[in-house]
Amino acid sequence: MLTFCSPSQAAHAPALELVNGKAEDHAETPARLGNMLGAMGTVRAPDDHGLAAIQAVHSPEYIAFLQAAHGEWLAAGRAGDAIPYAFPVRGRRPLDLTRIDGKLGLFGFDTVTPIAAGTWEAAYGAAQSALSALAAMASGEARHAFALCRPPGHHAGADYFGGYCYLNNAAIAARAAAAQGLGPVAVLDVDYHHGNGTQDIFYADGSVFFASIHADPRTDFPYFWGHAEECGEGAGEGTTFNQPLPRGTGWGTYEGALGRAVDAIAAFGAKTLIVSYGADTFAEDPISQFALTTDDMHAMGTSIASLGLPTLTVMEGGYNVAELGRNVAAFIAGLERA
Ligand code: OKP
Ligand code: ZN
Repeated sequence: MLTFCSPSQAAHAPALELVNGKAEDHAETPARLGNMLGAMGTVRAPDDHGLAAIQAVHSPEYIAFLQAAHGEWLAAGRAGDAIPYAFPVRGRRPLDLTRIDGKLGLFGFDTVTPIAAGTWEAAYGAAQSALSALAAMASGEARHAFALCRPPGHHAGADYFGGYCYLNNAAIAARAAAAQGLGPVAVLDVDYHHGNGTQDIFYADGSVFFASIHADPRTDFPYFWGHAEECGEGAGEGTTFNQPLPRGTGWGTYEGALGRAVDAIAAFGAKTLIVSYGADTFAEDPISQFALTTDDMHAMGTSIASLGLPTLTVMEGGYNVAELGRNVAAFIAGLERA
């Protein structure tokens, strides 16, 4: 599988996340990249496609914030990573904020997503990996491609970061694919966590179908999105399809949900598929509670490949670093086999 990854993606190295009432070592480490690279064979550095496709998804205010945030944090006399601690709650009126702490809370939705010195550079590189993978498919060089993105993207919305995500790589690629005439586009999100940012970006956009299989948000992050009754709105009514599953879910149940997602994508008439792939559905994932095996990852790829669509896989989560590359390779092999 033609794979893209930028060396700059290792520049993001948050130290801690504030979770479960304490500061813990951050789960989304540069070591994840190292393990995946070791399993992928030849990996190509992306071309720089610039900011335009990023601006087609994310607001100018948010992009400017991300670019400047860590510098403003240092200028405020702080060391280390920037983490928000005060949030404006729902419905707060628009404010023109100057203080870095206010801005962090305005654009962030949790305390597990620090902005570190290399965060912008790494997030930008990950988005370019997704765009370069798409370009290789658009040019006919490859039918399928893999963007080895890190940091992940599916929790990031048009103007917010959270869930270890800053720029929504899958959404950036999906919108670019639609703009290049490769639509209708479907995004299938199989990360353990609901892809709330991707859902939000396309919620009222009927041109991109979003299907997600994830841990029930009643018990798991991101809590406020991913419930079964969220189906899209306006022109996007019926183009969001959420299947929350209970903790402990194994392949027997997962396979059925995946089949329903695949059928819905076929019924939508998708011509290009973008998969947000997270290996955190793995039984031995340290922060997640599904029970899939490495063989199940292969079966997942095979099931998705039955659609027969050109498929861009974008990496999301997966925190069992030792097994991460093997799980990714199994999924990719399943995708390629059919
Ligand atoms: C990002 B991606 C577990 C807390 C979970 C946030 C998880 C973000 C996942 N004790 N905290 O979707 O893999
Ligand atoms: Zn996840």
